[in-house]
Amino acid sequence: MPDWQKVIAAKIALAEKQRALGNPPSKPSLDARVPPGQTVVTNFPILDLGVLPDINKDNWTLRIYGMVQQELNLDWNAFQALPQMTDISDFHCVTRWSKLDMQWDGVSARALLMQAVPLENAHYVTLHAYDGYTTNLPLDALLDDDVLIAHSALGYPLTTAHGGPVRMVVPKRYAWKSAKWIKAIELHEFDRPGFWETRGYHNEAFPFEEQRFTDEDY
Ligand SMILES: Nc1nc2c(c(=O)[nH]1)N[C@H]1C(S)=C(S)[C@@H](COP(=O)(O)O)O[C@H]1N2
Ligand SMILES: [Mo]
Repeated sequence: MPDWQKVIAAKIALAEKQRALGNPPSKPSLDARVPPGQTVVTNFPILDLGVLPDINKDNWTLRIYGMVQQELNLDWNAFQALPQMTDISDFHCVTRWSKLDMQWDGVSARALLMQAVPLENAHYVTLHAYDGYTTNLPLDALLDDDVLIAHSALGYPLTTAHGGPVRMVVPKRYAWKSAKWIKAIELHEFDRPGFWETRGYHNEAFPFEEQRFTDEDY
């Protein structure tokens, strides 16, 4: 079995074990800013499927499609020419580490989606990544003002390991919703669970509610 399959198998087993235990809630953290069950780290761990896509500024494109009036196809230059924003937020991984005060630079997801003009019945999105990963969110979640399509973290261009050249950042949800190596944002009417959401992870993923794994059968 290749390493990345072992990682996935281990994470699925963890989700199943937690489900069997009924997802016991953690004690509240002493610092109200830190979600229950999380430990603050000062390093920046790398978590993914172990598949590093061969994507760089020259071959990266981003597509916004599906239930939109104006499909968008951006290359690196078009993306860089968009208005830029900075946001500082905390990053919470379901594997129980949190990194506080992450500074992200990039383009507002809302600004981009407004250019694409979602159709009235567009209620959900699928984020598609270059490693084949997907994750799902309500469209509203992407319209939050702290959500961005980031090219830099802590003032430096994103490394490939952290999703460079460009990744999503959705600070209010567990980090598996923040797709690295973002390739496309697809809008649709009905929710479509993504890679981890179909493997026992919670659909909503709010860290302060400890929505780690689903209690339901999947
Ligand atoms: N494309 C892609 N994005 C992904 C993942 C992945 O496997 N593929 N893993 C997710 C998970 S589980 C986490 S915790 C964060 C980790 O981001 P980092 O490696 O930059 O810390 O990326 C998320 N985004
Ligand atoms: Mo994660």
